[in-house]
Amino acid sequence: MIKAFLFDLDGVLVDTAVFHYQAWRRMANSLGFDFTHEFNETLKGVSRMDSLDRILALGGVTLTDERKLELAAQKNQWYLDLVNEMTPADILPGVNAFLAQIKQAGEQGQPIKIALGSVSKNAPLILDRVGLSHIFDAIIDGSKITHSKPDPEVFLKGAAELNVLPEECIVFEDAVAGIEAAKRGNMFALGIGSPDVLTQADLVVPSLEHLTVTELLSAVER
Ligand code: B16
Ligand code: MG
Repeated sequence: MIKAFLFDLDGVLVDTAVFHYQAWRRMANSLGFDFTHEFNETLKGVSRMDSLDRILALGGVTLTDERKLELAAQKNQWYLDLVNEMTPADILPGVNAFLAQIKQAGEQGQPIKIALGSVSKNAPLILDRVGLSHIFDAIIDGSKITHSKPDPEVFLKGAAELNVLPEECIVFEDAVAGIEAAKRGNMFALGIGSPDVLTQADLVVPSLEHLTVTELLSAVER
């Protein structure tokens, strides 16, 4: 029986994936190369320093650890300049209605706990900017984990903090690495995006606008 929903942040609740792309591209451009939207897909759910390593490898650039830390800090500042402009209007379509349905399900005798499972160290700030900090029973962010997705650590910690079993969880993810993390954690993986990209997901919808809590639970528990 499903007892908990674990939500990724970037690309599921808010579209900060676009801000990461802009800030990393700006950094790559400053080093004299560029990268595509397709390559950016492979960075979703991957930690800041691991993302930097992948981008530098793509550009064929080798740097000292000190310089890498400087670049990561610069990218994060460019990213935060965009995050600081966020408001509740930046919550993705369908999210608020879906969260209201979770509350309703609880009132009708089907309580569902919710957790955030993000590898972003900026997750608490983003939740605060868009007014979603108060809705979670547990928040696992980049400061609480040692391995980024596709390692299942972020979701296993979420389940543990909610006191539920992995098989009682549904993970909501837009990233290939996040879907893999959910499956490695023995959880149902709901993909938000394209089935051509999220090939390992158990079910894929284009956005939360295209799903109700009742439909999801009956699809999973059937
Ligand atoms: P930060 P998620 C991930 O968040 C992003 O998808 C990924 O692009 C980013 O590099 C990572 O957070 C670290 O973010 O630099 O803010 O610590 O998708 O797990 O919510
Ligand atoms: Mg994401």
